Amino acid sequence: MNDPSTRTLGIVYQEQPYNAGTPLPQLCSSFVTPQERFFARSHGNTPTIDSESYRLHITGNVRNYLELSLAELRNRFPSYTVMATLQCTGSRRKELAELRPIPGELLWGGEPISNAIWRGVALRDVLAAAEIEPEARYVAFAGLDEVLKDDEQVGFGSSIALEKALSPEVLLAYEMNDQPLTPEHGAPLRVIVPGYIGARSVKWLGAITLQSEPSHNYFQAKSYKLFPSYVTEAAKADASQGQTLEALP
Ligand SMILES: Nc1nc2c(c(=O)[nH]1)N[C@H]1C(S)=C(S)[C@@H](COP(=O)(O)O)O[C@H]1N2
Ligand SMILES: [Mo]
Repeated sequence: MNDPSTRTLGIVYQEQPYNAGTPLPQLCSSFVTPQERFFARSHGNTPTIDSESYRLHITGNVRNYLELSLAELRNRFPSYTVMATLQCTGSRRKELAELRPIPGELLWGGEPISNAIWRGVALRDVLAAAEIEPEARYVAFAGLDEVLKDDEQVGFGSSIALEKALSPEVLLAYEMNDQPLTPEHGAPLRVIVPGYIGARSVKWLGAITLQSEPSHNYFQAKSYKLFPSYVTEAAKADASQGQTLEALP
């Protein structure tokens, strides 16, 4: 399933979905996290995507629908590097669980935070080529992994406001620390949204959709929300009343 050389050294919480991280002493021994120490957080399978036949689709409220191969992305747009930390909102859930039970979630310690130098093209350059129409307020991302929620195939998606999508630090990344992205981290192409919770940085990116509303994907519309303290049971929470998590504190 996973090439052993691309696996994370340390604690493997789950093989399938693959969830792993490096204990803090080793994690903190370098400012830039080497790929093999960078945490991996996945909700579904780790797809194997053929980079030759791979196409990125840009659709929705755009004048030009685009379908780009990796070679076209690299040739048509300038590349940039951005150093950015990803943090999963599950970080230190183990400590939270000591206050109240958190059923059905991985009890991470402090491992799911890591810092890398990402290389890719700027999302805003690709959006400019697609020519955004005025109705577009959000940029939605869809992953190519398979994710089941209550036996239903929901996939993984997220969205960010157009304003953030147009800021230069948001990348469509194909390299991490001068090496090609590994399957666990989203090869051949992933989104990097610096400063936002890790869940917005969609791996195995298949499509970008410009739209007037945020993504309806489970992980944007229902999960990764902050509720007032009187909401004590996730199953009974009204997702529309929750505050969407985006920028990290
Ligand atoms: N397609 C897809 N993208 C995804 C995920 C996923 O399960 N599927 N997990 C998200 C979450 S919750 C986090 S914290 C980051 C983790 O990125 P990493 O595995 O490279 O550390 O990826 C995000 N992107
Ligand atoms: Mo996450």
